[in-house]
Amino acid sequence: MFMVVLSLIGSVMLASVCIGKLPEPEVNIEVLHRPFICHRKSKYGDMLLVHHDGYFENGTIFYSSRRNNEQAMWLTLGIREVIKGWDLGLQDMCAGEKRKLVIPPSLAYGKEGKGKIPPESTLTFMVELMEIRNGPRSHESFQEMNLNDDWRLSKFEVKEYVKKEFERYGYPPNDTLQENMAADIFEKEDKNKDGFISSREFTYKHDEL
Ligand SMILES: [Ca+2]
Ligand SMILES: [Ca+2]
Repeated sequence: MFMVVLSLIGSVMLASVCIGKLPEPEVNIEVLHRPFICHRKSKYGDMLLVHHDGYFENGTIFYSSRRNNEQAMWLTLGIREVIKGWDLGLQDMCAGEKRKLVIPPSLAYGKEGKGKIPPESTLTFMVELMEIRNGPRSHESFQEMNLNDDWRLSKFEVKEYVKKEFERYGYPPNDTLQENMAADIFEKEDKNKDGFISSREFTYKHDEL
């Protein structure tokens, strides 16, 4: 009798586990190579330069940036510029690191598929991160632009930043153009029109991840 009760409890527990939430789909990440020197790791908002090869589950290759002799690709991490599996799988990576990502369909091209990718495809990517740069919307860029500690950008600060960018890229100074660019940035970014760009207005939101 005792055993029966025990096994009954067991099967009830098992049933409740099965009925419970389905596990969240995950990206399977395997680090194939990590460089000895790693100055910084990739995070949301960074710009990443990557080479990649893409494979179907049966091992057929469907894309290779190197074999196609193409340039490595720049992407901004965490803003769904690429498939969700990449946004998740390319975090905390060092420049020079190589990873194998196995991405379920729900984090890739899903039920519909896309182009060469059939519906419900699990995809494998061999990715090499070539370079990391601060994204235009990164926390670091904001701090660089914010000359005092008030956590918001004034028109003056934005204009100073535009001026510095001109110098950095070796363009001759052009006051009118710089003024217009700063005004354009404000037009787009000062969402609540209070005359300042707050850090919240400036940085990307990652709510969907
Ligand atoms: Ca400021
Ligand atoms: Ca504002």
